[in-house]
Amino acid sequence: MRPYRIMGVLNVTPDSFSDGGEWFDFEAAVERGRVLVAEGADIVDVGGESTRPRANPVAEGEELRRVVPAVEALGGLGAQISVDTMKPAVAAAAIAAGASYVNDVTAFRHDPAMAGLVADRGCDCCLMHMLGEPRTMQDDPRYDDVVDEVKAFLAERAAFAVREGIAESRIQVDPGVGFGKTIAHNLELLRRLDEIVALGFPVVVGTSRKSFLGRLTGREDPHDRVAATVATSVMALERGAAVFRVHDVAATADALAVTAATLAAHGA
Ligand code: HH2
Repeated sequence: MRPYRIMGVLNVTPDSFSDGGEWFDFEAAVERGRVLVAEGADIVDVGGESTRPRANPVAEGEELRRVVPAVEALGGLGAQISVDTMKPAVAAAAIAAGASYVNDVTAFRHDPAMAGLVADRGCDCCLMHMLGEPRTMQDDPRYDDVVDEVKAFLAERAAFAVREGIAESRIQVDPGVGFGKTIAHNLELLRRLDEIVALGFPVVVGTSRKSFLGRLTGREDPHDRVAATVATSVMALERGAAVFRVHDVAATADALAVTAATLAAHGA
């Protein structure tokens, strides 16, 4: 088995930063999910609320309408289905429809009841670091040492999850690239990702098409940031990341296959 997993992004939203509106229609979303799995996604992460900077919150009923039918339709593809939500009611409905992974970008801070739900249903979960909340997170984020602070936050959230009854083997952590971070913060987190890996939980990395890659390459259109994304994924695998949350699964799968083979050949 591969020493890593690829999580394909499926945003069923009108306003996500890179693919908003592309998969908003139910049929388009299901077809996109099929393509992600065919290209090599082990997990499909279904989201109904954009977390891009200054995004507007989505009402629970609307998020349920976006997410649940897609989750239901994607069951049986052979991939694990994840739900990208901070709302326990949306997570519960998605789990009932076949999801077995909860990706909560607030790491259970938006609603601590999410932890009890994950524990009760025996799901996997991703605890992500974010400074502040999506509306304001990019307004002058500051850290003394971004890696130390993100690491301490993730350790605290993981301890909370365990206290709430979630098995350690179900917990994954994510430094939250782009969530309340400058370009320098994102690069420091990638460069020192091994320090986050040292926490002992599988590390999820989500750099895909993000704006810091656009700033570094001059690529305005997020669809043109595939090569930049792949570069970060290769670096992250070398530093021990376990899960890669990406929009462009085929390119990522090829690059990681070669990276993993090379690391194995050197006994890494
Ligand atoms: N990034 C986004 C959303 N969810 N979850 C995790 N665990 N890690 C991430 O880095 C992450 C995430 C933002 O990307 P995207 O879903 O493409 O955009 P939007 O939030 O605008 O829908």
